[in-house]
Amino acid sequence: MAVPDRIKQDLSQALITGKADTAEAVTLEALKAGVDPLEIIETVMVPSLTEVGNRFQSFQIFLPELMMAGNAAKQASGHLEAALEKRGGKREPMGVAVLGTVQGDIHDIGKNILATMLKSHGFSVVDLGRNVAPSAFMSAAEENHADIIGMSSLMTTTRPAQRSTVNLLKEVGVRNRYRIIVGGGSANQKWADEIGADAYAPDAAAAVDWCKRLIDMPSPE
Ligand code: B1M
Repeated sequence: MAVPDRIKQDLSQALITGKADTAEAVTLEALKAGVDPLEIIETVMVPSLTEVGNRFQSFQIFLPELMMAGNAAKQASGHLEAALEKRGGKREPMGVAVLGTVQGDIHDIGKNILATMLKSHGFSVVDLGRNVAPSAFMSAAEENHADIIGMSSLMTTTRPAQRSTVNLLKEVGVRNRYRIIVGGGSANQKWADEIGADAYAPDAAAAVDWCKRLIDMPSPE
């Protein structure tokens, strides 16, 4: 079921103005009514938070408001992740994905959504959290015999950490053991190509599709 206009409006308003309790209540109401959690994420949460980001960038709001919006989004996304997990059901085991937000970056709402979706599609996910150093991605991949390393980055200032991780894997000689996917607002296809990642995905659904394909892809080196 698509998101009804009234719910769209109320949730968007609650996220933009950082009203966590309202955002949570409207999200629960939507889920109870049978609205698809992914629809809520892509058609309400992402555009509303993009609007928050634009207001922050143009000095219409400041850090406290940005933080309130972030809290409201976290409160709502917890329920959305639970609904995504429930919807997933039991799947064939797909492979192991090590996932994290790169060093210096603490934005994790999108990464958490991706982790949930990968799990619900049968991936075993090792979620390293946020502010993850290149060496931590590498160690976790080695220890968990990962198939895929996924790096999220939302800032132009932290994006270079994706490159550093790819370079570290190359230097140590283990790059060809893993397929690498990058995403988050600061990444794009051109960047992925430039740093030698295997894939870029603009949203969590596309990232899951990519991960399924990457599992069967031959080594790049
Ligand atoms: Co900040 N922030 N923030 N922030 N924040 C941005 C990213 C910013 C673009 C806002 C802006 O100015 N327009 C800007 C970065 C500018 C730049 O690029 N240089 C910014 C800034 C500057 C900052 C601070 C530096 C502010 C300050 O302190 N002065 C600070 C940074 C702290 C740090 O990281 N060291 C900061 C802090 C915060 C909060 C803590 C308040 C909060 C984050 C809360 C949290 O994550 N726990 C926050 C928020 C909420 C945002 C915005 C408004 C929303 C981000 C979000 O959650 N979106 C953001 C504006 C924007 O994005 N336009 C902004 C919703 C989420 C579902 O989408 O994460 O993009 P997203 O994930 C999507 C896709 O990108 C994709 O799938 C998801 C679902 O479709 N995806 C992947 C994500 N990861 C993927 C990985 C993949 C594939 C797909 O493969 C591995």
